[in-house]
Amino acid sequence: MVVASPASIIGSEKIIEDIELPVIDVSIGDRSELSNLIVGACEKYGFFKVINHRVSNEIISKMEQESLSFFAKPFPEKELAGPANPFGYGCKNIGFNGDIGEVEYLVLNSHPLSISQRSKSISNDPNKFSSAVSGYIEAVREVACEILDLMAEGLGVPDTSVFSRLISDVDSDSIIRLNHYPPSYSTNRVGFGEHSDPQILTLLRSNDVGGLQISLNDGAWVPVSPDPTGFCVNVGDVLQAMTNGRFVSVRHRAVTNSYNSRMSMAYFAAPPLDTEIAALPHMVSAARPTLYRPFTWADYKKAAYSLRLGDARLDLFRKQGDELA
Ligand SMILES: O=C(O)CCC(=O)C(=O)O
Repeated sequence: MVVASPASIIGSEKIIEDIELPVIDVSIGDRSELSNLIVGACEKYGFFKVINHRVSNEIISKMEQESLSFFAKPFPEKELAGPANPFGYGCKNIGFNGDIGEVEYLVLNSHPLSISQRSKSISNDPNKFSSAVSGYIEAVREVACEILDLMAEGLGVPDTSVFSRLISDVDSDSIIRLNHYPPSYSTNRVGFGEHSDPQILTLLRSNDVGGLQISLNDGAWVPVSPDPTGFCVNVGDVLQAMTNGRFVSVRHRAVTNSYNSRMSMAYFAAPPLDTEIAALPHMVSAARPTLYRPFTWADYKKAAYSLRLGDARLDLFRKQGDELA
């Protein structure tokens, strides 16, 4: 049995406040400028903020309202959503290997049928819940597909829907996770510990309370200023593998504060389980040999779930020595 260690206090790592993280206005008409900006951000940080996207305020506020109503319920009622195993409600324990944080959360499979079935144990008005969540997922998936197409264009990949096809597939294994961080008795406790997202791409939106931080290569942390009108976009491990390490999957975490509740909603765009993940031929050359052994998304999930949140999970598939030749 793995015993959970108590949620820790963020230590003495370097925090850099004055870096301007990329903010990309996706409404600008020039596709090639847009795709270059996106590629630059994914190479440098694996992270950017998107503004002027096409997800309406109405869709966002319906989703936010449903999340607020769920988290406002008494604990025993939230538990009716079932343990997060992997879908359902969780509190403080994250994953299966002893990670812990000052957070409660609800994880859902993104399929409309699954959402409508689960909504019965989540909401007093299941139809309203289910339509708000499915509407939100459909809208963010469209934005994610558009971003993925722009990435492929910017990378010069001939098949520009090579990434987006994986997440628009009916069998896509995408999920949504709603996180609620109640105000903590002290600031800077770990809300959601350091990790990279295993999937292809994450679109995360929060209310106007800060807490998200991203890690730079040298281990310093950069706080991300909250913007409820935009989305934070994280490159996930699968995209790092498909781009042969050209894009970096960003390590990030969420910290608590003592003054206000924070709520975030993360859409994790993933391929179907049996998809084989390998570097795109366009990303491999004699000077840049394939970095990772091919794996299926099912293999990767299994490996990721067997490790701690902060482990470098993609390293399990990294080629070593002779394999690199
Ligand atoms: O709440 C946040 O800002 C980060 C949450 C997160 O990283 C996750 O749900 O995987």
